[in-house]
Amino acid sequence: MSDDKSHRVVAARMKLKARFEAAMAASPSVADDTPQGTGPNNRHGMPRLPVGQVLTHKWPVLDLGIKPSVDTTSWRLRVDGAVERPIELSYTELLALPQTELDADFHCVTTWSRMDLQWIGVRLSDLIAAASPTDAAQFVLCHAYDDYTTNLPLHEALKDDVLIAHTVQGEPLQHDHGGPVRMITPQLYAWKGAKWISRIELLAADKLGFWERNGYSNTALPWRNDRYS
Ligand SMILES: Nc1nc2c(c(=O)[nH]1)N[C@H]1C(S)=C(S)[C@@H](COP(=O)(O)O)O[C@H]1N2
Ligand SMILES: [Mo]
Repeated sequence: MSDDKSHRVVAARMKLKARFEAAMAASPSVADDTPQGTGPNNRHGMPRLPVGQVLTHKWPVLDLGIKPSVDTTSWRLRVDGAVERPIELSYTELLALPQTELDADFHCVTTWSRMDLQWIGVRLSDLIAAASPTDAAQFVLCHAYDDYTTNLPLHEALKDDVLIAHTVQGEPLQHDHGGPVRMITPQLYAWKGAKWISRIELLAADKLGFWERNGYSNTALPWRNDRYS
């Protein structure tokens, strides 16, 4: 993760962070004063767009610019760390598990939101349950084939709409968007969902992922405008 392209991406993102912080300092009331936190996503008459987000009808590709060469044949997912039974899954084994269809919105911290993506995947909670987390397990660190990492608390990882997804809009997930398999976290900013996911590591103590180490919020709640730390 130390090539020039990654450094340019980080520099550009840090400029956006500085701009956001200046705007918040100039006008604190821009921040959501009725936070909806990690509650139900934007359904049932709640506002469709979190504060500070702009609607996009396209679906931008955002990553560090390292496109790993993983495909459906070589892809594996491990669930390990603070678990009693580490597991490893192939693409075929993932497709053989119970599948969930989900209509979910996608909020990127760089301020675009793409509504109503139709996903199919396996609930992360099912995979974590299959591995039998120990009592000590409280956090999750996700690893990806491009060496990206991102962390979240176990209680967020266990939410029903957190999927290990292989299909979107009726098609196999394109490589640019993290195919063959990525994670999605509809109730958190999208950087918490690792594209090209390779490993779910359960941990007793929190360990920061890539953007979390680079100044992004550890909690990442779109409905609280909770972007940076
Ligand atoms: N492996 C990996 N996953 C990643 C990233 C990345 O650089 N590498 N970028 C994150 C960010 S910042 C966002 S907004 C979403 C973008 O997903 P998309 O490219 O499908 O829109 O993926 C997230 N997951
Ligand atoms: Mo993002």
